[in-house]
Amino acid sequence: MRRLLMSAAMLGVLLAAGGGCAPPSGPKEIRVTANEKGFEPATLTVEKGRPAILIITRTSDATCATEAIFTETGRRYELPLNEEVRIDVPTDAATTLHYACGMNMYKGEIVVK
Ligand SMILES: [Cu+2]
Repeated sequence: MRRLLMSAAMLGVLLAAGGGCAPPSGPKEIRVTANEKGFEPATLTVEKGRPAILIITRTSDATCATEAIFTETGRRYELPLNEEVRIDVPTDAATTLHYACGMNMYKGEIVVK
């Protein structure tokens, strides 16, 4: 019974989160698709000081963009096919963050300003 109640509560949270009206103070979500042309859109802009999450979804097996490596942080993220990969974007300083596939062939950038 307790487990059932927990599940109901969690479902409520999920439904509330899926309402599409995140509070203005919440992190800004920006989305990139890794498709047959590479990372699209290749350039995104976020507001300095507002937490941002980059969500990359790889939708194609036709390229080598199966991972994203961030130049500035050195962090590497696997991009499983058709799975959303959520990446915290540091927005404390005005800068441009770059990422690319493992061969530095397909590239994307996030402008913080
Ligand atoms: Cu590559």
